[in-house]
Amino acid sequence: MKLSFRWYGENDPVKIGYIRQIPSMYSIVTAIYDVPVGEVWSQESIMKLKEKVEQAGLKFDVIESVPVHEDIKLGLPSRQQYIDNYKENIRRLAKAGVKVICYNFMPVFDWTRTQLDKELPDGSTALVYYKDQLNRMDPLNGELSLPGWDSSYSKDQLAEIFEKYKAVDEEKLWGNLEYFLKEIIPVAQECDVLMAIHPDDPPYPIFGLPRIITNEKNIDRFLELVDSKYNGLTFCTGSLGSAHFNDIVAMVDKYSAMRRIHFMHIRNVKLLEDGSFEESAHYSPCGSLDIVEIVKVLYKNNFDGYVRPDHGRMIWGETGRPGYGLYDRALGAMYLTGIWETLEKTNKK
Ligand SMILES: [Mn+2]
Repeated sequence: MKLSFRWYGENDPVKIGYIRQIPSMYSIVTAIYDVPVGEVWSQESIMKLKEKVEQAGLKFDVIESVPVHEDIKLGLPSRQQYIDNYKENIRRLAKAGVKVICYNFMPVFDWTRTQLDKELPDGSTALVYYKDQLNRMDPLNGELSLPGWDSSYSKDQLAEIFEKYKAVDEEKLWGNLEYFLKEIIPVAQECDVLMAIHPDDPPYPIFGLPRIITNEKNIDRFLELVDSKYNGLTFCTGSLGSAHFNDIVAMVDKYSAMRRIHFMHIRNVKLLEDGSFEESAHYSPCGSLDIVEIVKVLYKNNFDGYVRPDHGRMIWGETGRPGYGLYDRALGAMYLTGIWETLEKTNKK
């Protein structure tokens, strides 16, 4: 496994030099953040970012994300231009030596939480998703501010986009995803860049919008749409694990054995009775997932892709980007590294 860490660039309160100080750190996971979704990233800004990362002694191997324009997900005629731009971004990132591109295909909203600073019994704060809080939210009343949701739609724009999605049910969304994949995967193959879709978070429809990268059956279907290693997964244990119906260890085992996982997001999550969930520390007893078993199956299957601790809590008084502080993610990184080292040493002949 190659240990990696998400970094939001120069504006990230977490300095890249600090990330380097985490033992066994290998690669940065980052992106160009100041270009509107759907546009082409300049080669110059990509190379500048690469240089910053390499100056810090780290690799520039993983991009998270190159976002997919809404018109592609909606299957509108205007999608072709955005798909062409997407292909160009793949080519430009390949030129900079990028190995893996993460993206997602969630309509309108990215990962969704109802509160960013829920205080846990130990005084740390975490991101949570409480169903009763979500049920009180109305995406069209103009007051919705969803944590983690970067898009700045006006009330009218949001109403318009919801209107457009009335014509897109799950099967339509599948069709639009297939169209997109059949366009971009050949380019990824040509460039030797592994595409890695991030599952939907949480893994079920919200606000009446369809979500399809949600469970084992659907991931099987996704992988068959284009049966190529270039059409792979970012397997996020916390996203898929925030619903009772996914057996995370079995899924990681299956897809890593198939060589279709290129990037792992490993974090723990505590599932509550009513289907709500709280993000927790990585350590298995803190949540509902068995992180040791997850890493064990990766080791068994000789996983050599990228792994990053995903969201962390805010601890030790740290402030900053919710989910993306330094301290708790660094603890997660070391926990994962410790498990991996133990597996290597106990399995040494
Ligand atoms: Mn994730």
